[in-house]
Amino acid sequence: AVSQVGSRLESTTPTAFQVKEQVAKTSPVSSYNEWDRLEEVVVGRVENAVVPPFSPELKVSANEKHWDFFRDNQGRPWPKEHTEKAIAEVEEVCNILTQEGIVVRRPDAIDFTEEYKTPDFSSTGMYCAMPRDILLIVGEEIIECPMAWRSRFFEYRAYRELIKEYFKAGAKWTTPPKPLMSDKLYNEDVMDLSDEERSLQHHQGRHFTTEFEPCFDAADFVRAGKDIFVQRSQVTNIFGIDWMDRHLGDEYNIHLLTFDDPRPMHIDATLMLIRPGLVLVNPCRGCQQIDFFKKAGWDIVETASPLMPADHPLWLGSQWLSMNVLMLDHDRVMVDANELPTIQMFEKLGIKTVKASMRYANSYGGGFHCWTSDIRRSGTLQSYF
Ligand code: ABU
Repeated sequence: AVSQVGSRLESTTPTAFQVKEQVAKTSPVSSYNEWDRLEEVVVGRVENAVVPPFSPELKVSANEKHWDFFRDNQGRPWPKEHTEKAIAEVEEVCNILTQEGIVVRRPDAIDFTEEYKTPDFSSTGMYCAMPRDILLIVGEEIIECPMAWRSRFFEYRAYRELIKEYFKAGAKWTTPPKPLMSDKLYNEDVMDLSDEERSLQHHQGRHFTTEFEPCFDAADFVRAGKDIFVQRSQVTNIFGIDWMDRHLGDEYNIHLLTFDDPRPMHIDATLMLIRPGLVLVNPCRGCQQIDFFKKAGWDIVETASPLMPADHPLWLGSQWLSMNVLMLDHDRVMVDANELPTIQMFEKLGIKTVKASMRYANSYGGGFHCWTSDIRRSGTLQSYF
């Protein structure tokens, strides 16, 4: 009996090499979908944020009514009072997430005012408010996305301390080819086209970003385990989507979605995956491939009308940030306390709402989903289709 116990112990006690291997396999980064229980999250910062240059990539996205603001304030800090209110809102979001038992991490508030010059362009920076735009988490891998805005070229620097820490603790870290961002990446004339003309050109395969080199923002992707959905947008091109498809390989299926949206930029105020079997859609941005979800038996829910006042400064993004929510798990969603119709919609769906105000934070172009990047959720890689 003694020798049996001894041999059992021997076979289950790891050698030093095995211990090292086990440590290496335990990644602090692990997130396969938008809904499993959230354990750790990065929340962005608007401290040190700077108004980006009044460039073609900005003009193509920002509403014309804000063009004077951008022309007059480029390279300067965003309006102080507004930024202070946004900072306070985001601090409160962090407090609530912490109270919910979620570990909150923040990027470094680096200096975005410094002008930089590459052989192809010069620019100042913008911010590190929206980790969802730059960090794409697929399982245990952090992909530092090759974003298309020149003002965001060096944004990764705000996240490097965090990423290095995650890598050292076992995460996989990937930086796709960095775009040159020469003039060849942009069809500049698109910024002067009407919405109708833009839509027509999209149908003909012509967009603001060309196919000169791969580019993509993480926020154009939403994850449902083995199935990942992406839109071709003003910042994500087919070259970039192909790069991701080949990079992720056979374990994942990338699905290209198209929408009635003349200014597509980030899928998460257009289509949101809420939990297995439930997709939230923007009623003003029809999805041409919605049958894919219907055929798989998913419920399609049109999001409630937003309540964002028309005179609220929304320098970037749209009033549909009301649907830009963060799932804390299958049954809990973080939603804007001002958006009563959206709150009621979720409650009717049996989803408990965790409320916080993000009105001032919205002005920089994002809601809860954009302002965060989930680093770790419970659960494993599954197929939902
Ligand atoms: N950055 C997400 C904003 C997308 C939108 O409002 O349509």
